[in-house]
Amino acid sequence: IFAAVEMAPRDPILGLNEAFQADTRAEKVNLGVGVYYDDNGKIPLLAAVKIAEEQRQKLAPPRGYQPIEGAVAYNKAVQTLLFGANSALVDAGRAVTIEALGGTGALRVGADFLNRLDPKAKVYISDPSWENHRALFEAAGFEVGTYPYYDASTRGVNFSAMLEALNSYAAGSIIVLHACCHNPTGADLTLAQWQQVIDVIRSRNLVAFVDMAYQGFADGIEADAAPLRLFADSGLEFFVSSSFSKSFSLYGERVGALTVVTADRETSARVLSQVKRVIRTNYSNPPTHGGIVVATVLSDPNLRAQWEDELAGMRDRIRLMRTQLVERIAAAGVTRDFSFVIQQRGMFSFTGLTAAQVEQMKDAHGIYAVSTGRICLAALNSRNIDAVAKAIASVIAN
Ligand code: PLP
Ligand code: TYF
Repeated sequence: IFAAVEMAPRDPILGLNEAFQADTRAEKVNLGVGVYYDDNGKIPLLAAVKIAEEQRQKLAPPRGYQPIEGAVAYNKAVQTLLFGANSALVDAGRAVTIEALGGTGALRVGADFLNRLDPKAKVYISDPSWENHRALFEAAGFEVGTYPYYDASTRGVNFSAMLEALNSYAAGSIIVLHACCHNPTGADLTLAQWQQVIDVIRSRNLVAFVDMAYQGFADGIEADAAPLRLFADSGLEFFVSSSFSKSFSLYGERVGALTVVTADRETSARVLSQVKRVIRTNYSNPPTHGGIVVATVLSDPNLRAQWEDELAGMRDRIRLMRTQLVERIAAAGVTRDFSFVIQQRGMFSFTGLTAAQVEQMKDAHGIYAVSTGRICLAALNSRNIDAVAKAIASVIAN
């Protein structure tokens, strides 16, 4: 059966973990995968999550199947996070939310549904983007292209090129957009630019698929949702994938959601029925635990406040690592201006290190980064930041 099966390439990001695990050097540092670690280098279990889990364990509820679309309380809580507490769009029944297996699962359910609507539509992702975007939409049957996004010379967005490209796409094309904390570049659009993107999406009849994996990691929960609020105000129909992997530190519980915004309540009912069909033939219904934990935290004012504090703590620590890294790279004698690291948003910095320099960091210093030069700031801590700054200085000098 398997004679013709070839070895598949490793995931460029998750594959780094395997190499890192096999490295026996004590001083090794993994700046590859986008995971938040605390200053002790541990993935935190948030106190709000722990309390919600303890409550649930005490109740010892039976483990029946969930509805295909997941828990009602969870889906409502997701809509409130995305669109705010008093959303006209939500009140009008225009939002359909289903609980998905992480942000990845949400993207895939959305992609499968879209492919049933129009398999010939072309999907455009940013250049560059999270690598799984391409693979995932291709696996759903789409041809995937890119729109211009990052400009290495300014370390910002080449917005005119992006807009020009969007203006050239055929009606019905699907545009995947990062709501905030662009992965991998850390370069986000301004709100004025978002409005221009929305205007083009409307005038060219494009389909927006907004991916929100890092809500709360740029400026805050509400501020980071501002682009979605602009979409809500636009009256357009659009897709949102969202994830609690990072914001609740619940990576392995696979907690995410797909929200489809439609024209009206009646359309929502038809859309939900078809999305449920996609889910049934994939995994039937989502697991219970993570969604209940998130819904419990978001609906209890005390737990919610606790979570917001903890999320702010993660955001602030990443910011501190940004400023310290810049200071320490300069202290290590580098004259090149690294202050852009402070402007970039979210978990990552697109450092400008070349693939060869990244390789050298690994070989000479045991420091792992993605070959594109992306590093995860949230993996820095008070014990490893000096070594990382010195390693960057040494590979730049060579
Ligand atoms: N989208 C982007 C841009 C991401 O960076 C990630 C990272 O994990 C995801 C989606 C997937 O989220 P999840 O880990 O919840 O599947
Ligand atoms: O970009 C990252 O590092 C995170 C985690 O296939 C991730 O989004 C990376 C690769 C992948 C799934 C998740």
